[in-house]
Amino acid sequence: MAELVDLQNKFLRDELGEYVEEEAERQRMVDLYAETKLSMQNIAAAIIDGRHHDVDRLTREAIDDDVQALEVMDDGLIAGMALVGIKFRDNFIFVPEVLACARAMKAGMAHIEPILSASGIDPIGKVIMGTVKGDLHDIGKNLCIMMLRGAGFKVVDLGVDTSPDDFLEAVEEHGANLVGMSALLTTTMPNMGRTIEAFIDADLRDDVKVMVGGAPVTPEFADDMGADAYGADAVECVEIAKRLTEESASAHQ
Ligand code: B12
Repeated sequence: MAELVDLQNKFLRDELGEYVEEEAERQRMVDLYAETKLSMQNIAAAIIDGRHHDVDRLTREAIDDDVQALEVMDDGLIAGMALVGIKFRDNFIFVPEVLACARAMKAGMAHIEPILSASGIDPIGKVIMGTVKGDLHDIGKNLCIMMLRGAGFKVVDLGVDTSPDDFLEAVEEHGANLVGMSALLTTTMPNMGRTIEAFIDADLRDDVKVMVGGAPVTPEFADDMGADAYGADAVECVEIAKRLTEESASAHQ
């Protein structure tokens, strides 16, 4: 078990001491950051502080120093966003500050995107990805898309606030057999189920596999609404996409 003093970045030590009040949660966050390099802690700190120019520079420096893109994503960018989430939840920061953090996150993602998306191989499947109707969160969806492209999938990105009809039309237009939906709000999660119902109503449900994800989504919820799979993060998203693509290919043989 790590201690607060084990964190090399002073800003992170101060932030955790000041804003993470619950003991078990603070320990989890200390352990998370203590396992990472100082350069990753610096990126996380810059995300939390909403300093997009610093995230831009630090991420580029890390990549130039041969730190793996996945490590920068997990230990720097996503780790920083974890504390932003806690501060937002506990009303220490509000939408404008979170938007600054999201902008900083995007500045970092711009450097890892070309690396994670570069596959150079023939597409192994086509995926339609979108954040569901009423929901504007796209950071997690975009990370999944980068990883999918890097794994060799062709991805059609429908963006945010995607209606069931938009998903349906995209599947028909692109002849895709896999749909990925993201939701970050408990109020928009049911729109995943509504989209699946729209596929049933259009008699297209048997033609597509559906995977879902996003922080509030659980495997049970995914099961209840009739999705084929749930993924907890971008790495799982790729694993699921590969499995569902294989299942779909053997079902249509
Ligand atoms: C950033 C953020 C924002 C930004 C979004 C910017 C953007 N471009 O995305 C802004 C400021 C715009 C925003 C707005 C709002 N937000 Co907000 N936001 C967040 C925050 C802090 C981080 C989300 C994030 O990017 N996480 C980092 C990414 C990497 O993680 P992720 O999205 O979970 O994605 C990973 C996995 O889930 C998975 N995954 C994601 N999608 C998919 C899809 C598939 C198919 C698969 C397999 C996997 C998968 O892989 C990803 C990578 O590992 C969360 C807090 C949190 N703990 O989640 C609140 C949070 C989601 N927001 C919340 C709220 C309440 C709001 C607002 C309603 C606030 C308001 N009063 O206006 C609005 C809603 C706007 C709307 N209509 O959508 C609440 C939701 C509460 C709830 N129970 O529903 C949260 C939980 C904060 C809180 N209170 O605790 N928000």
